[in-house]
Amino acid sequence: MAKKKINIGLIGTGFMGRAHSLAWLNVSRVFDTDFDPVLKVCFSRNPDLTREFTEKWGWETVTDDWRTIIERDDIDVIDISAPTFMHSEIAVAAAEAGKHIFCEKPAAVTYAQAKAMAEAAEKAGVVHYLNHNYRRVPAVTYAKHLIDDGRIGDIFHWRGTYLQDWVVDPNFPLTWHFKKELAGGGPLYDLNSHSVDLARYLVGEIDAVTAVQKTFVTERPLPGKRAATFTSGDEVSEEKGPVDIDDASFIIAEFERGTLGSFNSTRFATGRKNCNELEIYGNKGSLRWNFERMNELEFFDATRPAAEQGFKTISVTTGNHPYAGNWWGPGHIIGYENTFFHAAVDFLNAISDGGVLTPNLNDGVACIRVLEAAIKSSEEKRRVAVAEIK
Ligand code: SOE
Repeated sequence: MAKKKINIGLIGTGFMGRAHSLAWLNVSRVFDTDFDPVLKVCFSRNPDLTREFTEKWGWETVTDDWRTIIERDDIDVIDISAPTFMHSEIAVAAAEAGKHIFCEKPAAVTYAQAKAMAEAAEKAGVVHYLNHNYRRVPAVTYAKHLIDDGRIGDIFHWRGTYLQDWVVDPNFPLTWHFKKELAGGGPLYDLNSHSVDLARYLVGEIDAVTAVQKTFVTERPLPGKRAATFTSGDEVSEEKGPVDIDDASFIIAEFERGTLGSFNSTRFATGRKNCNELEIYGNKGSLRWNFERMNELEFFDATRPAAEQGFKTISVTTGNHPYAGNWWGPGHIIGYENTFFHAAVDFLNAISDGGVLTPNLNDGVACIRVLEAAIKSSEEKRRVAVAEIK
């Protein structure tokens, strides 16, 4: 039976715009879905670059005003891949127009903005999804199955580490990533939001945090037109401006279920390009996963006879692992881009089934609440209960 068309409007054509376009273009070929996405219209803040992007990725048209995408009756899904400060206004407008929302993380730059987005989406009854894509790495989804099956038991410790190094050079320009008003925070928002999302998914809610934040480079040259995530671009100005976000954030976390955990996020881990790592220690077993070897899950089963115990590495690539059966054969590993396909298929299926998909904007609210508690803790040099953030 022919699949139904579903029309996508993309807002933001940078790194995430590319990753999403790849998934929308191909998801219905790899996975069973009722829908076949149509790449209808896209927008970015830089019209010259958008035209290049539109042609390359086969979007039907381009616009220089994102509001016109939301006004169009034929658009079903608003894909928010723009910088974080734009998310809230777009998501609220999209919800009010009855569009389904596929939004990049973190949800917004403040807790208040995230709440407004989630409330608007719930009120409109649309499907809303927040793309913390690492939940849909097969090894991570499988870790969740092991935890839910009781194979790890009571969880004593969580350790979430997210390390990058693309801004160590003090001449890396002052892109939107370094401004609180535009990004919400530094690695705390960009990277640690992923770790907090994974911790909430795998372990549970966080009650209180004690955090220290540090900014190593307090001013940077103003950016040229092509400066973007990971790239300094072709022109950097002589003039400098202030950085008002963290370059590193370290957090001790107390979880509702009694787990004691920690989070380390930094953009100053020289040599670490995208090291997103988690460790979970329980009374029946332990788990370790690192995105740099994303197809492998390390599992220690403490219920095995003592002489046979040790960490084993599971290659999460066989047909009985989450999502893996739709890709290649056992041992044929997948990559970063595949996680966007997994998000896209689950999103399309949620629209078909009328179901609730997670993580969604409500999870975004819960995540940002933890991040804001961490900022408060670092500023006030004290332990902060997450419930203090109103
Ligand atoms: C940049 O730090 C970034 O693209 C993040 O924004 C993403 O969420 C992460 O997956 C990779 O790094």
